Amino acid sequence: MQSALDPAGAEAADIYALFLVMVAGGALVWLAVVGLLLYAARRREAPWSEAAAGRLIVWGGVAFPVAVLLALLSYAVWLMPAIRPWMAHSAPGAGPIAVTGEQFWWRIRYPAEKDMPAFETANELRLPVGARAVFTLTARDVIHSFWIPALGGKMDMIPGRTNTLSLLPTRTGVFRAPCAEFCGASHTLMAFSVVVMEPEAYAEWRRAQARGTPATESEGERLFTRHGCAGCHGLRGVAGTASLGPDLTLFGQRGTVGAGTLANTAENVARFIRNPQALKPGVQMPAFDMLPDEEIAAIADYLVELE
Ligand code: HEC
Ligand SMILES: [Cu+2]
Repeated sequence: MQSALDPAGAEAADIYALFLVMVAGGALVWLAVVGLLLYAARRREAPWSEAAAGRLIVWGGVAFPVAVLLALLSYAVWLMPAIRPWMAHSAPGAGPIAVTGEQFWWRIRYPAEKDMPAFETANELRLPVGARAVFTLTARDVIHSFWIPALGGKMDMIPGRTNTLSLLPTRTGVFRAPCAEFCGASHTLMAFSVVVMEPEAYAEWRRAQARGTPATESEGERLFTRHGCAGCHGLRGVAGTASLGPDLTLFGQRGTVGAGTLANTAENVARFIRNPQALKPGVQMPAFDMLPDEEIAAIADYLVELE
């Protein structure tokens, strides 16, 4: 679900209200102008006096637009988070979640919280409902833009700079978040999902992330390390925390493979491993089409089971 017109967060609700006020304001002005046009076009006996026409221009042509535009503009400006400092304040307890735009995926670092350690994940953001979340946003190589339409407005992710955004999710659900700034060949294939959860389910997920992936001694696990996947991908609990590519701990929970490119099924994961370029041009993962199909399938089966 990716719609700014079905808000699931406080900021998105503000933007939605602004949208309705602007549309209604615009519609009323349009109706008034069309009314005047019809009035002016009708046949009549005597023309208006100079003085009456002058008054119409001063009130209808100057005073009215200035008043209406000033009112709409003040409302829009008042909604800007920077003007309402309480909106930008950090949530009590939790530190900011650091999100970095990469080519073409999302690195997400959760801070340590109470007895929970910090950890890194990718391409899927999980948040507890009803708690204000603060994000620090940056990018590694080019400008990307962080936008969860259902939760609020967008903010640029700029290399060498850190922007702060604060969002309050008010409803549970799964929401799609596209990259909102053209960033290269696979810009349209760069999205993440946001899972807004009940606080208990969220705490359970954090505990699972803290535990990491349990070692299984399976064929897929063995091939994952043997073929060098762990040189780029973190798999906490099994194969370290390499960070050139997305962390794959609990990868099976993700809805998609390739940052929103395909549904997360064993078949699609195998296709992605075999030749990521073919699915997502410009991607910074080498093709593994030299591996036998059974080995790729074993790794894919292993990865989609990581929950
Ligand atoms: C040179 C570093 C590198 C190596 C080696 C590598 N990958 Fe990747 N991998 C990446 C990058 C970068 C991405 C992000 C691609 C994107 O979506 O833009 C990625 C994405 C993925 C994804 C999708 C993750 C997600 O959240 O959607 C999977 C699954 C994956 N790799 C599996 C593997 C497997 C299995 C191997 C070993 C056979 C492997 N990778 C080897 C860099 C690497
Ligand atoms: Cu991007």
